[in-house]
Formats: sequence, structure tokens, C-alpha cells
Amino acid sequence: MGEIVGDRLQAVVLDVDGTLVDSERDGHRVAFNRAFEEAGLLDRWDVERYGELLAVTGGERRLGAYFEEQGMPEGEREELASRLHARKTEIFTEMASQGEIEERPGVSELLHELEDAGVRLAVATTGTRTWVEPLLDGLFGLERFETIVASDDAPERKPDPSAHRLALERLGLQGSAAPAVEDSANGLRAAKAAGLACVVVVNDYTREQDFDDADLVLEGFGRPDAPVSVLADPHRLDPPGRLDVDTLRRLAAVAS
Ligand code: XBP
Ligand code: MG
Repeated sequence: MGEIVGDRLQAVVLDVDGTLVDSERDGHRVAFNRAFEEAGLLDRWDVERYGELLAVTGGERRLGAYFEEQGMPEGEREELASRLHARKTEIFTEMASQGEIEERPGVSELLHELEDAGVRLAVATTGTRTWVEPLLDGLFGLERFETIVASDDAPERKPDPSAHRLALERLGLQGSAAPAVEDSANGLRAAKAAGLACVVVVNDYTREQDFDDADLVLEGFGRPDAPVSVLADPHRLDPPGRLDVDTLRRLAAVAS
């Protein structure tokens, strides 16, 4: 294990969808399909098709891109995407409030470890604040996150770096003191463009994506009793089978 030089680690900037929670396949995708059904549309996004559509970040933009592919005129598709996304957001908010969206294994252990070490927690997500807040509150307690940047605050959406930049600005920190944790190539690109080091915890939708400039790639967060494999460790941070505060400290040290 590398020597920890000083303690540069001040905060961690956490992604939501696919990172803190496994929310896409059985969450957002289901909510989109229910919104289609309620609107009397025959469209349904199966698991594979939704994985392709995830290349477009932001649910409303995702709907717009889908309808554009279907050849729908711009005015019609913008109105339909807006209307469907509003309903989908209500449905997903209800799912989150009912506890239907689960945290990924190991997240709670890491959050507690970071807090015990005095490391500040921030969120930077492309998701919509309407559901982000009740979801995070129900699973973790909203008060634990010093700042939450959602798509409402950073409408450019990942891979644009604005969400991570805004999180750093609110934290009053340099990127090197606040590594990001992401699940997707879009999230990685956003974090790196904002000057943050970035750990990627892959999931079934993202594991085949390009993580060449990630600072660490893991199969998941891991737990002390359920270690995960390391998929890439260019700085030789040597995580102990999970993402822990010392690994993030070593990352902040090499990133500075
Ligand atoms: C992932 C996204 C979001 C969700 C859907 O965000 O791109 O758009 O898929 O949520 P992140 P909305 O990984 O940055 O958390 O429908 O509210 O956009
Ligand atoms: Mg994500």
C-alpha cells in the first residue's frame, strides 16, 4: 500500500444514478414505460434498448432523441418529451419515496467511513432534483450531503463539466482535494473535464464503456465481507477489495 502523504482528501463528489443507487434498469426505465403506457403510446424501452438510450444524459433529452430517431417533427417531439418526462418524474419520485430504489452494496459503509474521517460529501447528478432529494433522503438522510447539484442547477448535463464545477465552487475546493465517484463514461468525462480525479464503479450498463482515463475502476464499492475486483488501477492505489477512505486519500495525494 502506498504511503499517504499529508491528507489532501477534503471531500468526495458522488454521482447518483448507477453509482449511489442501481436506479436505471428497474427504476427510471420502468418509470418511462409507465409514462408511455399512461399516455396511450405503444412505445416501451426494454433493458437492452434502454442501455443504448442511456448514451443521452437527462431523461427529457433522452425522450427527445428517441422520438427524433422515430422521425417525429421537432415541435411535436419537444412537447411530447416534456409532457412524458414530467409524468415519468412523478412516477419515479413515487417509486423512490416507496423505497423501490436501492443503494448499491457498500455505499453506506463508505459514507460512514468518510464522515468519521471528516471528509465532506457532495453530489453531482444529471438527475432531476424533484426525485433526487427524496431518494437521497430516504436512503441516506439528506443532511449528510453538504451540497447537491442536480440537472436543475447544471442544465448542460454530463459529460459537460458544469455540475462538477458547481459542486467544487460550492465546496470551495480545488478538484484535486475532491475526487469524484461515477459509473459511466459520460460521468467520468465530466469529472475529468472539471479537474477532478475520478473513481469508476461499473455496473451492467456501463462495464463495456471506455474508462481509459479513470484513476481507478472497480467492479463496485465492495464491502469488508464482499470484496470486489479491481478493473484498472493506473496509480497503484491498491484498494483493499473495496473503495475505502484510505484509497481515496491516496488518490487525492497523487492527484494533487
Ligand atoms: C443519469 C441520467 C439521468 C437519469 C434519469 O444521471 O442521465 O438523466 O438517467 O433521470 P447521473 P432524469 O448518472 O448523472 O446521476 O429523468 O431525472 O434525467
Ligand atoms: Mg451515473
